[in-house]
Amino acid sequence: MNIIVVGGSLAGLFVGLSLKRLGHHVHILERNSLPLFQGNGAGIFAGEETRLFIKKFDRSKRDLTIPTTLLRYLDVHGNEIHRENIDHQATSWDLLYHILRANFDGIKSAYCQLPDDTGGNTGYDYDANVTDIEVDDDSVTIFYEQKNEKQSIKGDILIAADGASSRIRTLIDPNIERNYVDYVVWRGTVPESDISESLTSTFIGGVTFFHAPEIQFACYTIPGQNGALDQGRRLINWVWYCNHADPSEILTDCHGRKHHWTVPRGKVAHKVWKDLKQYANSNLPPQFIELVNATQLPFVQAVSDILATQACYYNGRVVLVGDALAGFRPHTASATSQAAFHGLQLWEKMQSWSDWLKNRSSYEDIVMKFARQGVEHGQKLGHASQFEEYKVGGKIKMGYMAANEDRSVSEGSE
Ligand SMILES: Cc1cc2nc3c(=O)[nH]c(=O)nc-3n(C[C@H](O)[C@H](O)[C@H](O)COP(=O)(O)OP(=O)(O)OC[C@H]3O[C@@H](n4cnc5c(N)ncnc54)[C@H](O)[C@@H]3O)c2cc1C
Ligand SMILES: *[C@@H]1O[C@H](CO)[C@@H](O)[C@H](O)[C@H]1NC(C)=O
Ligand SMILES: *[C@@H]1O[C@H](CO)[C@@H](O)[C@H](O)[C@H]1NC(C)=O
Ligand SMILES: CC(=O)N[C@H]1CO[C@H](CO)[C@@H](O)[C@@H]1O
Repeated sequence: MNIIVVGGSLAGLFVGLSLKRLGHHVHILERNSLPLFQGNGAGIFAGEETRLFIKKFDRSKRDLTIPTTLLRYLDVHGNEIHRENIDHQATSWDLLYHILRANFDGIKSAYCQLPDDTGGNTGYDYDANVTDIEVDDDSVTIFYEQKNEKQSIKGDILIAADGASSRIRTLIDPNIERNYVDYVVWRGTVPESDISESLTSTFIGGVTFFHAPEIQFACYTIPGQNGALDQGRRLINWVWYCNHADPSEILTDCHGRKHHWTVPRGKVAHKVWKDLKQYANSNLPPQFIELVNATQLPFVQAVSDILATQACYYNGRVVLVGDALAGFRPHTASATSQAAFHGLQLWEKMQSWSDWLKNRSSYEDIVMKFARQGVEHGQKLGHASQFEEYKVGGKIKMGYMAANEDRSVSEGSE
């Protein structure tokens, strides 16, 4: 089949790669004006589904994770007040992105070796802003703008991987809203080599948390430049949730432009960042004050909830995947896993159009169940950490959703 994917971030690449390996021709349209995303990302956790996807489909066979085996909690003075064992794997957005690009369309980089290339033909068009679609009985037409020119392309199936503010979802079902939930998340990274040794030793091998009213802070180690995994060349990644009834000042960038959801790296207004550092000084443990203080290019995102009512539209000609289907709050550490899960599921169920017709309703049920669980889990965690007294060591745990048998995927070889 000819499959058009709108959005060339992680979900578009997971799905594009697995469908290419089935022999389908896959064409990605991405509106980013540069051929590659560069230096935009920070840390992510590689959950069960992400690791399984990589094991099945990454032929570069490159290690991408850093084991994270301890959960530590600090008090405001920086003393450890609680610890637990965990079994998580951290990685970075940019490493995963480059591994997927190497496999999908043979993009060379210093991140990984170029794998052999099999499967259907692929294309990755950047600077391609999709504006409209037209669906008829046996095809989908996608309209987009590229270099100020109007273009269109036809396919058998359209996969919408265009993120939490999905244009495709809005065209199909304008009633689904992305809602701000009254807090923002700041993120930053600091090279291990830039901070004191006593500090790195507090952070190594685990996730370190701090909780206070209206604040949650966490940090963990992720791969460094070009995906370096060796100690000394990695990054400390931090996330900091702060409540704000009105985030408009924070979302106004250094050029005075107002963003809806995210102010990217390098664009945060000077005063906003200065104020945050001040706030850090009087509210965080000393280790985290040092970390925030040493951060060069932070970025910030307004936290939101989003959940579509269904995954497949027009008898399966249009499919929503990744954040376009359901945007989880970052506490769940599961957005990437959901996107990988969609890639694995479509690989099982979209071998041909007739297969897809038969398998579609079971696909719909299984991905919607995961989507609803992720959104609910995120709401529970967000509420506990930002609007209630968070109980360290209590029942509610930050991090992955509990594994669920219904979303298990067969391990068989590709
Ligand atoms: C550059 C970048 C860096 C990120 N870094 C992190 C990180 O460090 N940690 C983390 O937890 N999450 C990060 N995320 C978010 C993370 O990728 C998602 O939460 C999750 O993995 C699901 O991804 P997604 O592909 O569904 O959505 P997204 O990652 O949001 O991707 C949607 C893509 O669709 C494209 N798009 C949107 N509208 C159109 C249109 N009309 N036409 C064409 N293309 C369109 C966007 O440009 C974007 O590339 C990042 C996302 C991006 C784009
Ligand atoms: C993409 O198109 C939409 C709808 O026409 C427009 O509002 C938006 O500004 C465009 N984005 C880019 C990056 O060109
Ligand atoms: C923060 O960094 C500045 C210099 O950039 C330094 O003078 C100050 O002491 C630092 N503060 C802390 C708490 O590390
Ligand atoms: C995973 C799954 O349910 N696959 C099914 C898709 O449809 C074909 C044809 O009916 C079945 O043979 C597969 O088992």
